[in-house]
Amino acid sequence: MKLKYEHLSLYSFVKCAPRVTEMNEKERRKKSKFLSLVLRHQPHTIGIELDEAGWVDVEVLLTALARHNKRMSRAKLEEVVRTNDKQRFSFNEDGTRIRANQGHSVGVELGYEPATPPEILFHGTPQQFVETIAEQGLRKMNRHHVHLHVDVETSTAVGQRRGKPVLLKVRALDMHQAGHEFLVTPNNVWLTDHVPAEFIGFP
Ligand code: HQG
Repeated sequence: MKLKYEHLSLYSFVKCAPRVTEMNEKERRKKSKFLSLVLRHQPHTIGIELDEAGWVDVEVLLTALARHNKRMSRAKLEEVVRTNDKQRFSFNEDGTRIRANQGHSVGVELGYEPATPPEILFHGTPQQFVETIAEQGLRKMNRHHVHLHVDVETSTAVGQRRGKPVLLKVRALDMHQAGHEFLVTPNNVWLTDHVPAEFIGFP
């Protein structure tokens, strides 16, 4: 009886322990970027299709990657997902499917439940867009939603990708009370359709 128990606990330990591969940060980032490309924007570049909720079978993905000279082991895929700085990807419960948590430009319905946002959410944008945003509000541009963050650091980093970052403060709770819908992703990115200029605080 005792033996059986020990055997079982060793099994669960081995099964749950993350497998660490020999990848360095640069390789992880490169793989994450390519995954973002195929799981958010261009699945056809490796000949895969996402289902209506953005999922693809892990085996199908790995086979397609290998066929397109981007071979990745299951262990490396798991490591990229687990260590990703913004938790951009999720496996389904039994680990047989994978999808990007947000940021798609292809038509997917992610199925997140509407949620009540905190009072303030942030959006970082480069200086050159501020004037248009003051006129039009925040638009989703090529994505399915406007992306908002709970913290200043992430938002500033987002704005910094394209120029001198400007931090906009969105009165999210007021927007919600005025009838605007918000969704929240598992990695705590808040999504909404459009932020009218009157809810934006400019520095
Ligand atoms: C701007 C990354 C002119 C908006 C990031 C942004 C984020 C306007 C750009 C996530 C505008 C769109 C999303 C208007 C919005 N006039 N410019 N009316 N309304 N803009 O990349 O929010 O690394 O589609 O400010 O970290 O920058 O991909 O959106 O500058 O979380 O996981 O138009 O993407 O995450 O750019 O970034 P994007 P974003 P990942």
